[in-house]
Amino acid sequence: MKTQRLFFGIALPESLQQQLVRWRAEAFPADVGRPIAAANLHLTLAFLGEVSDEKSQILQQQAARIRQAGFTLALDDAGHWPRPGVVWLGCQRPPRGLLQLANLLRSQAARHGCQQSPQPFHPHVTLLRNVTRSMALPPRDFHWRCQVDHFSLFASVFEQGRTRYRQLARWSLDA
Ligand code: 2AM
Repeated sequence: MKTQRLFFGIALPESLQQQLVRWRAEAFPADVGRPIAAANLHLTLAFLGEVSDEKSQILQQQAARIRQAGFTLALDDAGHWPRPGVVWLGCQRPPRGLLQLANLLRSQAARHGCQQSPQPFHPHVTLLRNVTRSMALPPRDFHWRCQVDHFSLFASVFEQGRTRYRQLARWSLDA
């Protein structure tokens, strides 16, 4: 049976991806961790894992029925999780619409056997991986914002030694 590694997420606008990469280059020494490529900077709403085409179709039909308003994403927080070795950007106060959307997608995924992390959902954009030693974070003197008017289903594709996220489908949020 053919499966793909899938997740629902929010793609960041390209201009914001570029700003984040420029800030990261100034804020972190070059030898800290593995930087995520600009085009891969995103916010995961619900991780699905390896999913068959049949299950993917069902989850896409359910995603298409979601009616929810868009929201503003403010990236004004940062942190380091030493165990997974992740440096991330997030929101001091995640918008209610973001939490509602993620909760809905996560519960739909769980109902179809895609096991969800028992940890509470903590919306974040992973900036660096493999950062396992403790480190001082740069001052939180940033406040990036973007309007979120759609969400997407992505396949995580590993080819030629690199991971890239291919958008399979996208759905609009209400204006
Ligand atoms: P991360 O950035 O916090 O590592 C594609 O791999 C996306 O799915 C990434 O954003 C990653 O989150 C998330 N992801 C990968 N494996 C996961 C897992 N087992 N549980 C939850 N999210 C996961």
